[in-house]
Amino acid sequence: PPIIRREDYRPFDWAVPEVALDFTLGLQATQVRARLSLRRNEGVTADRIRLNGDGLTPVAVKVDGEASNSWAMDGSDLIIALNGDMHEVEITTAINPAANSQLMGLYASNGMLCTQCEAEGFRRITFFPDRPDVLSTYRVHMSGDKTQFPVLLSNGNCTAKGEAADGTHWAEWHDPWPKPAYLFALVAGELVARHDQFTTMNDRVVDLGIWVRPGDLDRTEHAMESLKRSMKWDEDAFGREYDLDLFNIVAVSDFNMGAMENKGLNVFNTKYVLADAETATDGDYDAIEGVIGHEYFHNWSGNRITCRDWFQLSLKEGFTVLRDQLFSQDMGSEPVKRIEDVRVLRSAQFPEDSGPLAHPIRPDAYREISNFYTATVYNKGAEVIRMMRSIVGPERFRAGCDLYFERHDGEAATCEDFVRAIEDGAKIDLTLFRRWYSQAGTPKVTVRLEQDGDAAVLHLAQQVPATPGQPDKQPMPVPLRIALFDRASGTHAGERLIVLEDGSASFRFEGFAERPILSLNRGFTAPVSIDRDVAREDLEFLAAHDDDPFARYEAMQDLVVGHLTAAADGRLAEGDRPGQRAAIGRALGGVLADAGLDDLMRGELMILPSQTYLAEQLATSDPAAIHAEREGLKAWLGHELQDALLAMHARASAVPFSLDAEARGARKVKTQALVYLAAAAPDRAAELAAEQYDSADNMTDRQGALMVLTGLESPHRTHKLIDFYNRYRDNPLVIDKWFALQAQSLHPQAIEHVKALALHPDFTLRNPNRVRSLYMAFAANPHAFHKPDGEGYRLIADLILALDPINPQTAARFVPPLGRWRRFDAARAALMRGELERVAAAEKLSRDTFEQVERSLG
Ligand code: DPP
Ligand code: ZN
Repeated sequence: PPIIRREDYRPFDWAVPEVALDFTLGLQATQVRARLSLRRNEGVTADRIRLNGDGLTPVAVKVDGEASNSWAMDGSDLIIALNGDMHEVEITTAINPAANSQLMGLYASNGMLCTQCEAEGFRRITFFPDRPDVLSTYRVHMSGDKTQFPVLLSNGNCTAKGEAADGTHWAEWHDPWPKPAYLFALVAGELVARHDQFTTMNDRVVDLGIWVRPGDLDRTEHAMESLKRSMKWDEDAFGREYDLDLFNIVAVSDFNMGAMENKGLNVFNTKYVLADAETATDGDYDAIEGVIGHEYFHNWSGNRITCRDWFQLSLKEGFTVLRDQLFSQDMGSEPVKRIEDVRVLRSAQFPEDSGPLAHPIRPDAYREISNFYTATVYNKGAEVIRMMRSIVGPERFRAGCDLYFERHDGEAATCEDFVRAIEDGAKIDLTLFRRWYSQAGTPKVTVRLEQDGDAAVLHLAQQVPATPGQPDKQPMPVPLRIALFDRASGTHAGERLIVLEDGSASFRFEGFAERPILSLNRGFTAPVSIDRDVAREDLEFLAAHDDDPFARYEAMQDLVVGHLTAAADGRLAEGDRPGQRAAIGRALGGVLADAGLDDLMRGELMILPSQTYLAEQLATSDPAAIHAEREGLKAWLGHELQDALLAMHARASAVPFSLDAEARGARKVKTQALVYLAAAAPDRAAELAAEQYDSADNMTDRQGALMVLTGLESPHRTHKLIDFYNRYRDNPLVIDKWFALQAQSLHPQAIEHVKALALHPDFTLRNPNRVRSLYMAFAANPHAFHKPDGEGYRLIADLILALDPINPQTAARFVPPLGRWRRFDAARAALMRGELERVAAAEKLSRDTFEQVERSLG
């Protein structure tokens, strides 16, 4: 497969102002007639047009109304000879949606038809210039069997519908907003809707519909409320108003991604729509709100302004992730949301940035764009824009965004366009800051605080590590919010933002008789790793007293990370262990007892750094050692704080169910308490968890209890797993949880459980949610995945090989866990590499998997 390069971008020769699509729908056979109006762009002399296809053969081609044979296939693309400036071409194709297991293009899911076109799925429906900088208005006509496809949806507004005598019916849709093909959508099937309305800031009434399969309707209320909140928030926070009379969301159970922002017709994975207290956790509720917001916000950051080419993906994704993060911060607890987002960044993006798949948020080259829908493009992309916002402040940032929307509305834009709009609108020079777009790798900032007479001097130095294809890096502006706590009073005189512009800099702070305590990167203003020598007493102080909740969490984490990495790396003198554990115990005890904390925040502070994040701190790591140390600490803490944890569990259990912050917080600390108790006193914890399971009136408590039980050797484990399965056997999303809990469990036999579950009648490679629930959960379970004999690696490689012919996009997502081989001990590294080589040797690999394996071995 060829390498596509950003520097090779050229505009397309032709404009396609209008597209008319006519679908004759059938599950096994759908006919598509596409009529494209074409206008040759100024200064272009081309006498032909290249239309992308993927697995298509033209049934008929017409040019200007006449059957034509001046066309030829070039690979999978269709080339049509055209000698004038304006033409109309009409192409007929026939496709088989039921055979489409890739879930890209038009496919069948549970008897309904739906589409996924981002990034390059439209070319699986018809021949088209399938690139985001070709914008067209679409008119869609579809007809199909009335009983099989009672509901017919597409983008924009429904302009006409009718019935035929032969049992078919039809509908016509028109989307007045020019859009790239990746935003096209069509859905046909037996669906029911929750309807509502939203009145915009300019008093326009928008009809809202959330479409699901019959039987799922009573689980759509939260999604609808989330949608209305999103629409209101985008008006309030960004001044963005919705621009059609209709906004539809359809939930589909077979879906590669989370959801898709098609204009006026979002298509969602059911996972991000369906919720009620009985079947969805508090985390699920939050995720639904966040994803509904995300896709809705794309209407401006993605649809009204789209991307010029796929290298600019972060233009819409980084910005939209930031927008959904800010939305969720405003809807719930701001600090808790910030901590969660940083945790995701550190466990998913930092490893990507330090491994073979590292790439800048605006990549320079790809073979398969699906492989670049990454934590780097999305989450680091959001952090980069958040930094701009932190530097200029929210008001000036808003002015920059306003200018961006005004300047580029209706265009296919670039990341550079965005940066320039922020520069001009927020009045700031971002010349050096642009390096964040071109350089991969997580910068490391080294920090030293020195006392000089009555002043504290802060020395900062940064280093951006080498990444594949980028051996030498330049320094990037790093904004750090800081506060200096006076040792005597335990307070600080206000926080400030400093920006490390260069490789190194020193900052002097007058008026400190003795060295203050430094609180750094408050709110996580910069996505960097920090290297500093800080006294444990200072961390203990910050963990107990820092007024910035994120910094408080960070101090708590640092305390644990310092201890566990040293211990797992064999650098901890045994004599130091008790003192370090005691310090952590005091800090955690303080968190349990602190009446000033709400439980949602307390729950965050109780979560130990993940094994992945711990491993990330070491050049090479032994997962078994990290696991043993982390579990050992957990057991020690659970034992040491047993009374407080039991009391907390009892207190939280008495809080009745509701969706308010207090009750959610109670549920969070309740299960966290069990997690520690399970490590310290497994029998007692199993009893408590079984009780929690039985008395649960909501999924958060029930899943939490089952999660703890799944890791234990207890008769309750078996009973509750069986009960859970039987209770929810008809609900695929809950059965996904059942698979995932077992695959990610602390149980020593987890790998055997995974092997057995792969043979379970409910397991299938055809449903991405199910595949992820078993195998992603497993690949993220270090003690099982990294078994020293390499069996975990073999399982994942086998999965990749089996899944690749069915669904390459999802298969390729399983390569990164193996691709981390350089970061493990020599024996594991060899085994992991061996499995990658086995995959590479397969006779026929998709472009997706080929690229990821190639980069991982390279
Ligand atoms: N649907 C994916 C998202 O919203 C890709 N655009 O992020
Ligand atoms: Zn998105």
